[in-house]
Amino acid sequence: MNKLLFGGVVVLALIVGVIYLAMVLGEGREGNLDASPMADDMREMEDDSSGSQEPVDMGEPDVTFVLTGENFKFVKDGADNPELRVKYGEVVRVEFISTQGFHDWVVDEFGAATSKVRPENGMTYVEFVADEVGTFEYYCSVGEHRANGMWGRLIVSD
Ligand SMILES: [Cu+2]
Repeated sequence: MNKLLFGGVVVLALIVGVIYLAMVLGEGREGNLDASPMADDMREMEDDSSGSQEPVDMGEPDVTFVLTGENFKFVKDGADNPELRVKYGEVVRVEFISTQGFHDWVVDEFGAATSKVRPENGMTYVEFVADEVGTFEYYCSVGEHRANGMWGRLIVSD
C-alpha cells in the first residue's frame, strides 16, 4: 500500500512539474510576442544599432543650428537669443557667423566653444554631444558681451 501511495505521489509530482514547465514556457513565448513591448523595443534597438554601424563621429550631427552674432545678441531665423532645444545624446553642431563685431559661441558644461570671429572671418562652428540633461546657458565670452545680454538657453531633454 505504501509503495503504491509513494508511486502515486511521484507520478503526480511529475505531472504537476510538466504542467508548470509548460505554463512557464508558454508565458515566456506569449510575453515575447505581445505582452512585453519593452522586450520588443530593446530588440529593435539592438537591430538598429547592429544594422547601421556608423561610428559616433562628430561629422554626423543630429541637429544643426545656424546662429549669427552681433552687438550684443545671438540671432537665429530672426529670433534674438533663441532657446536651442536638443535631445539627450544628440550630436549638436552650431554654425556661427558674426555679422557685427567680435564674438564666439560657448557652453561651459559641454566644453563647447567656437573660435572668436569677426564678420570677415566667415563661418566657424563647434560640435559636441549633449550628454547631460538640463538647461544650460550659451553665451559670448568676448569682453562684457555676456553681461550685455549676449546669451541664451540650451535645453537638453530626455
Ligand atoms: Cu560677443
